[in-house]
Amino acid sequence: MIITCAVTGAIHTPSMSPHLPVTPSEIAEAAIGAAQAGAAIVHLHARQPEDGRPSQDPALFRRFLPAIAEQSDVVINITTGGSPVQTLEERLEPARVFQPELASLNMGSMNFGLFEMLNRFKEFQHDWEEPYLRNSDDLVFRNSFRDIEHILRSCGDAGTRFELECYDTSHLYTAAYFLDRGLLPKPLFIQSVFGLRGGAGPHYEDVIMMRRTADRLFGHDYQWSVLGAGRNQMPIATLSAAIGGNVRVGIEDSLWDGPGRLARSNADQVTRIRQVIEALSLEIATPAEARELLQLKG
Ligand code: KMH
Ligand code: ZN
Repeated sequence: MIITCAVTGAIHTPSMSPHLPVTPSEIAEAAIGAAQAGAAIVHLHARQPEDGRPSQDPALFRRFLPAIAEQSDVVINITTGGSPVQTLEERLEPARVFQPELASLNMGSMNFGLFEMLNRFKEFQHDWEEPYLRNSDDLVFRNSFRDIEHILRSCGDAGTRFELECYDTSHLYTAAYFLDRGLLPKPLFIQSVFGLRGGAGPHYEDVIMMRRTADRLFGHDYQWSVLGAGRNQMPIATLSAAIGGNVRVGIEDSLWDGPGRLARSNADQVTRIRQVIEALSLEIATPAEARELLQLKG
């Protein structure tokens, strides 16, 4: 089973947790720690070191990518989702510059509700945080067919493969459309996302429905992974493990390591799901095994 760890993302803000990696050295340390704990893939965003604001500036990625590659053989996965308030060209730039083995690719436009975060976390250290969360109720995370094709053509030629972020079954059909057009290489890597407001819910029937639809559309030509947002992270990952799927954890997806208990590191969450996987008598994939399963360029 492939464990992906998404170390910082663009949803959470620094005031929500002192353990959210923000600076390049914090992001590098978090990624290396996750790899040591058992993650085969790290999914990476960058943030401005001064205030933690999500940024797709390649210069920031350049400050942590070499350290991660030097100190681990983990598969690097660079986001092209960035944050819903960034332009497509901004979002795409780091994957275009660094041509990683994997990049994320969001398979449809959607509402992306961050507003409940505002209710839970009221004191903010930085000016950008509150408007960022408040405005999300009016925000569409845009990923049109043309946007998706643009990302595919810009990164695919360099041999980058994609973590296909699918927030609902409709996004699987969009993946099938691009597969039919010959724009997506097999095997696909489907990352099914549950529990975000605007996407599929976190009920186990949502998970099963996603899996069955993907099986029907892609047969044996895909690897399936799941992520649950917030408190749904471990239940959804455990369900996936039990039915033969891969898992994604990390502080991008959840701040928590138990009820009301903040995860102190990304490695904490990797360790927790690793224990679940091993308790089920399953084995975690090494980075080399993940490269083989996903047929990455290495
Ligand atoms: N934030 C996640 C729900 C991306 O970076 O492309 C999905 C994600 C998107 O990781
Ligand atoms: Zn991400």
